[in-house]
Amino acid sequence: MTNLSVYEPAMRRALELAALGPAYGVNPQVGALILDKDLNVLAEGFHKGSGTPHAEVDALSKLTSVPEGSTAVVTLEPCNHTGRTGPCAQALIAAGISRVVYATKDPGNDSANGAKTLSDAGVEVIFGVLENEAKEQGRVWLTAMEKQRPFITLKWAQTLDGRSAASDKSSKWITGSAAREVVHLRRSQLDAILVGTGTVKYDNPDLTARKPDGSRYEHQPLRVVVGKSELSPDLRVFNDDAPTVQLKTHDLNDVLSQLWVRGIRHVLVEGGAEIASEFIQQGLFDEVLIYQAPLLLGGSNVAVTDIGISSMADALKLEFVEIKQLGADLFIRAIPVEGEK
Ligand code: AOF
Ligand code: ZN
Repeated sequence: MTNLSVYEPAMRRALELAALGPAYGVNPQVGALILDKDLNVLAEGFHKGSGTPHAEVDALSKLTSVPEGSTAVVTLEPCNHTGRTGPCAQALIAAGISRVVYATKDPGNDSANGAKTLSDAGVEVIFGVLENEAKEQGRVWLTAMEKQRPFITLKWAQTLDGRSAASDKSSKWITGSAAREVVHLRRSQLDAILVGTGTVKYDNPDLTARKPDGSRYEHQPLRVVVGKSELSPDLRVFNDDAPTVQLKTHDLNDVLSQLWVRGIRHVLVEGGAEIASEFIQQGLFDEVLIYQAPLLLGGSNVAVTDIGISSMADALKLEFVEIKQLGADLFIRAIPVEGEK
């Protein structure tokens, strides 16, 4: 039995490389290394987004020939299909790779089973090195592929007493600039920001991804407005700073499938309370991001309204996976406890 830990340093590097690729878009972040028989690194590669070479092919392209006994270390099971590119399993076989070590299985219907193609061709295949780390890095894409709908992040800013607006409906600047900065960075790393028509009317938000100096990130998520109300074209969300669609439906499954078809794999639901509550009530969320300010507002503008729960015993259970201080505010990331929805 090979000791899997000998491949961990290479896999750690492959995960680092994967993170250099875009987190948004229809394709996963993938990193790959080619090692010689003594496990020295011969080449590195990563995937730079849809339509560009896969990580394995990117790494192979840096070598004129692959020495005998070489190993490919990849964060995701090599693909088995011809999509916009590929299949990588065949490319690895053709290059004469002796062993493939990968971290996570590919849940895609068309692309999966590369491991079988490789082992059928006599390539040694090792699976599961740093699988948890790779699953954490790839959680958005992997979840979207498994559920065949976009990964849904719910986000709201709230006061210490769970209010997201004052009684005059004003809700701007609950949190400070440190929290706003990380929200904008997050926006720049995903596919779509979704809000209800009420938020667009009351807040007139830009919903763009902006750097601290006010300039825009290169990648702007699609702005998605859900609801049937007629909206003035003068609202900021309709400016030219980023693309926008209004989906005139209240059926969230319909919304999600329309977004899926457009290649949206990660959607950030940014408000208001009503639409966030609908997503929660329908079990349509994968994580919750809360930016909590040390303020008290009282009143009735709570961050989450009715989600169809009347008894403590039925409360939805989440677990905290990240807690951080951001300036004077607190950031909390929580995910639903498996089997509780
Ligand atoms: C990537 N990058 O490095 C690997 C992927 O449409 P295509 O041809 O780019 O294929 C995309 C699929 O290929 C993707 O859904 C995943 O299943 C598989 N592996 N994809 O974008 C990579 N190795
Ligand atoms: Zn591939």
